[in-house]
Amino acid sequence: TRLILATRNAGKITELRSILADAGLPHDLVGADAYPDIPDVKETGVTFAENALLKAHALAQATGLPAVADDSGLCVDVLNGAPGIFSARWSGTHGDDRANLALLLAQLSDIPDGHRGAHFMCAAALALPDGTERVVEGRLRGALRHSPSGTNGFGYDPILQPEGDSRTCAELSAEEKNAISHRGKAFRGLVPVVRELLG
Ligand code: ITT
Repeated sequence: TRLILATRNAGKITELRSILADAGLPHDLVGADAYPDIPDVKETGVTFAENALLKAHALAQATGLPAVADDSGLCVDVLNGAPGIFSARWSGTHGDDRANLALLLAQLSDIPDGHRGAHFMCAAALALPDGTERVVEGRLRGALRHSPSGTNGFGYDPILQPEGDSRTCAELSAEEKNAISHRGKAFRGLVPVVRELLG
């Protein structure tokens, strides 16, 4: 069966393909780009789970195929969880990873080590054309650096140092990141649900 990945974020698509393939999901994974005529969904939810479900349902309805979606972001302790669901548009321009990261670092410039705790959150949603829905969440805890380091990954990876590691997420290999990441945990949790509902 075909399974649509309801995301246009290239970094996510790469990670999802490898996470789902490693988990042995036999489905034919198709990016949302294969359906360019479908309008972008307004992310009007107030939680990661709500937004992930909005995206998954929209694509499942539009295509008549089962869809999985990811809503994710970085939650900073001293900012009470911001940027959170606004992570992709923190600087005002949706998807401008460099500007988003630069603004966040500037906002945290006075915050000393020991007070720079943060976590990545991911909600992985599955929606079927008949309206059936499931969500699984995952998180990755760490601390924020004062300057970026590393070139792998995407988004805020160059500034988040996972707990127990001396490197940033952008200095991990793709395999190392997927093994511990919010996205890896959420989608590995969703795999048995996909199997149960889709066979
Ligand atoms: P889609 O809605 O099309 O999936 P998007 O980029 O708009 O793409 P989100 O609204 O879920 O997706 O925003 C996620 C943002 O959170 C993303 O742009 C990054 O800035 C950040 N983010 C999420 N996961 C990340 C990760 O693994 N590493 C670094 N940054 C991440």
